[in-house]
Amino acid sequence: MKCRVCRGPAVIDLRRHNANFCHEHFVAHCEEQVRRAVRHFAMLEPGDRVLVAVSGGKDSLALWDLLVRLGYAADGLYVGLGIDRYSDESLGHARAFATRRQLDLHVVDLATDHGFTVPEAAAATRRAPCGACGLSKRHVFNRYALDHGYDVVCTGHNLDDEAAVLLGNVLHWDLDSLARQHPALPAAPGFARKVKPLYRLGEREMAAYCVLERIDYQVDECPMAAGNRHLAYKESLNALELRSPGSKAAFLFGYLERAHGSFTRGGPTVALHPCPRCGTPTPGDECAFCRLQHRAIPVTS
Ligand code: Q46
Ligand code: ZN
Ligand code: ZN
Repeated sequence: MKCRVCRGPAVIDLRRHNANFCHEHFVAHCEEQVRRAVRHFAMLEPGDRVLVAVSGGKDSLALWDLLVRLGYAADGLYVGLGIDRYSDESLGHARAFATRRQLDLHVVDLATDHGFTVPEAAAATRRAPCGACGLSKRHVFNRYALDHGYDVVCTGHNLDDEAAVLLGNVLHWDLDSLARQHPALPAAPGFARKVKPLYRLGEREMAAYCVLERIDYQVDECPMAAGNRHLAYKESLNALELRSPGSKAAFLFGYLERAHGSFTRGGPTVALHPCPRCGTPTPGDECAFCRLQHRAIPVTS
């Protein structure tokens, strides 16, 4: 197996690209995919203050590493979800990464700063934890970026994640989610710009990147992931990809190039006003995060 670029010994084969790469040219390939993503959707401007949503897993740490390599001033934000040992270990990986590279890692802890944990919110709402978890993370990242002068929030969603979400949205013809599913959401009043610079790189590429670049990451699955429907969508897409390499990329990139626009045109626009408690725009009396917080922390007196 030889590297496509230098003909030296390859360390990874990428069937989707019909190519093998050595360590050096695989890293260059990852950098190039991020550069292309950033350029194609004008995700980042030189000089932007970038906030990376850091979970301690392979994707977010690889993303942070790649953005710094490409010259962006990127700080990390870790959100403590209160999922026992899993959360403690994840924070440990994020801290070790930041310390070794002398990068700034901020931490918001749901229990300390907002009075509840993801398991408590899941119990209070009697729903799968991922809903409360995703909502809380989106809220905290957005608020932190706005309150601390960051221009953009970068998340580590990769090609496999995005293709699985797209499959779920299509299976349920969830038109609102289809309209919102995009690697670059512009800033709007009360909302920071949000971008996904890894959407062109697969899960296996990100794991390989971390191993080759000696990035120690949380390898355990989240213990609360069991009810997550996306795992089944990922398995289905993996089966397709095995028989037909490139299927995931064709599905996602084709959607972005040829279909996404059809879902964003027209449609009623809902009037938003600031949540009286936290300022986040909401169509209701209170934003979804503050409602969740009320349910997770019952008022006892
Ligand atoms: S951390 Fe949270 Fe994930 Fe765990 S509870 Fe679900 S969403 S699976 S990225
Ligand atoms: Zn090479
Ligand atoms: Zn609120």
